[in-house]
Amino acid sequence: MSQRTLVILKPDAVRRGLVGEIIGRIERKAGWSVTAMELRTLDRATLEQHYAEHEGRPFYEPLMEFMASGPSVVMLVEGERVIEGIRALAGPTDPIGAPPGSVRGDFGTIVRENLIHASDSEESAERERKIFFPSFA
Ligand code: IDP
Ligand code: MG
Repeated sequence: MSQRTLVILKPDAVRRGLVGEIIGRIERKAGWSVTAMELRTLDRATLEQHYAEHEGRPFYEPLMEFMASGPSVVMLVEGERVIEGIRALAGPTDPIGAPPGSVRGDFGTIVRENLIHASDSEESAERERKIFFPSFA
């Protein structure tokens, strides 16, 4: 089942020079491909839409500040079961508990700065695609 998902390499990944490493992992999965990609500093309005579900949580404001703190790489990735697959490749939200071999498990230590966002369902993927790449219908 081919799918499309929205991936963000967060400002920490860009600052630390891990973009190539993470994209390399995505590209090496058989049949997956990056179909749109841009280096972009995310503004408040875009982040409010993207993280609407977390508004009001204690981590929301620091998250918004972090996500706007420098450029991110935003991408669309397509391929077989790519929604579930990139969530697995990323690892769970807390990098300390994330398994070695996952992006967060290999490179992260603090929950907020966990390197990568990936859509968690087909609905989210389509909602997020419209926010970041409205012209890629
Ligand atoms: P996800 O990115 O694994 O889907 P979500 O629960 O959707 O995780 O949270 C969105 C983002 O908010 C996380 O990736 C992380 O950057 C940040 N975040 C989530 N929970 C916490 C927390 O408890 N403390 C600090 N930051 C958090
Ligand atoms: Mg999430």
